[in-house]
Amino acid sequence: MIDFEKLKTAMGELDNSTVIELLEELMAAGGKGADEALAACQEGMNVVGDLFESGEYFVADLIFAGELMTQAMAIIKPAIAVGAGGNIGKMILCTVQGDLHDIGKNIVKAMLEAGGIEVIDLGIDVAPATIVQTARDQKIKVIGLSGVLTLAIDSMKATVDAFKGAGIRDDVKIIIGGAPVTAEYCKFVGADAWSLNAAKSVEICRNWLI
Ligand code: B12
Repeated sequence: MIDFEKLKTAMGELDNSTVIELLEELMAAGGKGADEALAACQEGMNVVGDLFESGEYFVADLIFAGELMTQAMAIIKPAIAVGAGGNIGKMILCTVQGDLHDIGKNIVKAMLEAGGIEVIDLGIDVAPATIVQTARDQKIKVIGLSGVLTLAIDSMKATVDAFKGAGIRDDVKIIIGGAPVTAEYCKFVGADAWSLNAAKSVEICRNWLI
């Protein structure tokens, strides 16, 4: 088993060769521990965020971190996305208005698809009205909202409120995710569930669709 603490540190330090070396070692050993590796990479990204906030890293470092995370995910994806087969239904997934971050969304999307869910990916910076309209037009019952900026919480709330305004809030289940999301924010937003863990997100959505 690889050293997950070392992986987290390497990610935080943007030491790409160590990150890739560790993940390739994990895959060469059969992919066991891929979920823990994803969590360690995610924690490493939080370290990057903290260093950006404290002025040690710059936007260029955030961009590099994003590329490194995408590369890391591509290596371990075959061991994470355990297919459940079939197609149990459709859901909408997007990054909410004002937020352009999509790495987490894309990871969740890959795992949802592997879990037998067809994902209508509306992309990034998506307005509440677009989400409501798509749900209406395509009769979608499950909505996944992603966001990592603090302001994403307000956009998530605005999206839930838009469903209420359209009179179809009770027709849909809404799940939110992304680094700042907590149980308290879930309550504030008025969502039905929240998760920071991609595998758990799939389980929740599958249960809603089955
Ligand atoms: C990489 C990165 C970027 C990249 C993004 C590249 C991309 N294509 O996404 C770039 C360089 C573009 C970027 C830009 C900016 N960023 Co930035 N960025 C980050 C960083 C370091 C990592 C984000 C990430 O990918 N994490 C890894 C993924 C895997 O984690 P995740 O998103 O949480 O997803 C997991 C779970 O949450 C869950 N999940 C995710 N979505 C969903 C959805 C559902 C439905 C469910 C159930 C689960 C789920 O599953 C995922 C997998 O396990 C974060 C730091 C952090 N702590 O997050 C800062 C951070 C988010 N950025 C920040 C800032 C300030 C910015 C900029 C404003 C910088 C600037 N001055 O331009 C811009 C904002 C642009 C905008 N309007 O969105 C701040 C936000 C501060 C705040 N409080 O709002 C952070 C927190 C850094 C910091 N500490 O200061 N950024």
